[in-house]
Amino acid sequence: MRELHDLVVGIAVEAAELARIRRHEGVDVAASKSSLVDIVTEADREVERFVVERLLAARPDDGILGEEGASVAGTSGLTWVIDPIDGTVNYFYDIPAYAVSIALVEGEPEPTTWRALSGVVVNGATGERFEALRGGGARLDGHEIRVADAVPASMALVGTGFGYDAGRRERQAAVVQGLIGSVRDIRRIGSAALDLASVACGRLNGYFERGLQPWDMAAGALLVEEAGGALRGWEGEPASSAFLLAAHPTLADELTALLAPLRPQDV
Ligand code: LIP
Repeated sequence: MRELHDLVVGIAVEAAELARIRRHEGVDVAASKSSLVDIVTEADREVERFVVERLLAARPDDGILGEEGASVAGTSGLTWVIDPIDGTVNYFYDIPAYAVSIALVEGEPEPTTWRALSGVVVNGATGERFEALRGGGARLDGHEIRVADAVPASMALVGTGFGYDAGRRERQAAVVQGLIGSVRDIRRIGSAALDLASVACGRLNGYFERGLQPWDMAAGALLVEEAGGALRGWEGEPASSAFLLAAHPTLADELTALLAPLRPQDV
């Protein structure tokens, strides 16, 4: 597994560099997806092609699930889950918070059932490299990371995100309005992969979001778990598109209790 992990970390670092170079050259919107504000750039597509070609050259029997459409069933029982540029809107606006996020999962590439084995998140703008190997802990630029020690919710810096549908954003904002008076403050970083990496290294005490895609959460979720954090869905369910919460286990309990009356799982 170490060999596979080193392979994907190397590819992610190169892919992040490619994204950074394209950002520097200037970025255009190639198309929009679920709504006008859900954009994809040529760079998203190019970086995904680059990652897929490199992975399949080294591992021709593996499966692929990529945000920009790459889909290979594979025969090895292992699947690479790829978000070539997580935080595409940040990328488009040149906000230095976008990342290449890749995870290797065992089983169906479905968050509620898969077993993540290896994950890497590389911030394209800063070059920071977050990585985790199941049972091997989590690291930032080679140094071990842990989630922040437990704090009461009133002292917790909590990250969250909003979807590409206006109605959902309004309902998500209502949840934040109901929570913000009970926590230290809210952060909206704009990349689930970097939000989860921030929880894993203690830059955020917690993070929650509804509506994430498998590729948004695959690598970041393993980072949080290997850094000693809790990763939860709603009402005992595994984390999934329906809902994801990540924090120190004790804080996760308190945040869940605070969120319950706000019904974030329904937004
Ligand atoms: C983004 C997520 C973010 C969420 C955005 C979007 P993308 O992914 O990372 O957490 O709030 O709505 O889904 O579209 O940049 O890959």
